Amino acid sequence: MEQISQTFNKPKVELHVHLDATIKPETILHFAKKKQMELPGGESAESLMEKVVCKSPGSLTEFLSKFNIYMPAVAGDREAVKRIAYEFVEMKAKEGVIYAEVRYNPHLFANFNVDPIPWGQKEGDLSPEEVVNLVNEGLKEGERDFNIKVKSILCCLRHIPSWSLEVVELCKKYKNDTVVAIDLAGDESLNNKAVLEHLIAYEEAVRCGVHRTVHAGEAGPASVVEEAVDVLKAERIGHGYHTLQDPKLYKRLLEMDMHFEMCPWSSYITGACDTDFTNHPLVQLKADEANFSLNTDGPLPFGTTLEKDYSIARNHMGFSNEDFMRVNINAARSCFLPDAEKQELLNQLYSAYGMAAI
Ligand code: PRH
Ligand code: ZN
Repeated sequence: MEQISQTFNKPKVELHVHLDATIKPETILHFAKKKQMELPGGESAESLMEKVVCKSPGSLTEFLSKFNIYMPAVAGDREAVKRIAYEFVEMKAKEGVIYAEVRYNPHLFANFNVDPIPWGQKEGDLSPEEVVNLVNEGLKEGERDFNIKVKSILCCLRHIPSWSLEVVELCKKYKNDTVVAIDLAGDESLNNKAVLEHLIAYEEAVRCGVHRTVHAGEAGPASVVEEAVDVLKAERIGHGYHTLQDPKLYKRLLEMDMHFEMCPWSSYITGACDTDFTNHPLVQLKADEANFSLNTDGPLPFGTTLEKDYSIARNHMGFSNEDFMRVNINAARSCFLPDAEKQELLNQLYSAYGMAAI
């Protein structure tokens, strides 16, 4: 398979990327046409991208509003959901990713019995559970065709707690049938306290051995990270940039070997961090030999690929090939695969990096 040129031209692991933010513009246009839906920007991929891609630093709220533009074209369509999952695997294989954990909220792709119905679309017959099945089919076919491994994480949304209990039930039912964990995503700057439904969902996840990650300390303060770790029992933190504002908490998380899912370009566009990359929290994390990964978060609305995040790290933060190897080994170590598969992944990396297995 043809691969895109790469700053770090070796196998990679990506742990923080949203399926509903990794869709080809051509696919959106195809399904908009099928639904006879008009999208802003008309019928060309370029003009759709013009509307969807965030180009300069703004806010998380602004970024999240982009999903409303294109999701109505694909939500509720079985063929679209499966194709998006399949194409996700293809895109990641081209970027040299050998293992990815892709996250999404099943309700946002569904249109059945979903309250509030997303995007104001009409109620239909595609349930969140069927969405999980379709994503699973697409991911598994992609795995076979593109020869990489992909698992999924189901997201609760901060602003829609009424879906969280169903999300954890789906995590339980499809545990290891591609689903490896639960997440809490959405706009922390608007709603940074985990409400009761999220707490119950996470307690149930702990009880049933479902792995946990939480978006925290991205737009919100360090206290959201603290809550994620101490209350929601997060095993990894999505973003976590503002952890550094609380040195005591940061030190504790370093001692715990907490994994931070870092997304440099995403953090630039959402205004989560200083726009000068040399002041980015990643620089400190690297100096402290913290446990973190490099991720795209949302390739479509950020108009990016993993290459951009690696080139930022290389060109503005002094990352060497050895640093990139350490990043990916940490990602593999902190992934949510069962132990034997995790070891297999680590061995694959050690061998590709010319290292002796540890
Ligand atoms: N921060 C918070 N929420 C995010 C991010 C970002 O990392 N990117 C996507 N999302 C939310 C979107 O609302 C998306 O629909 C949902 O997560 C599930 O993928
Ligand atoms: Zn995210």
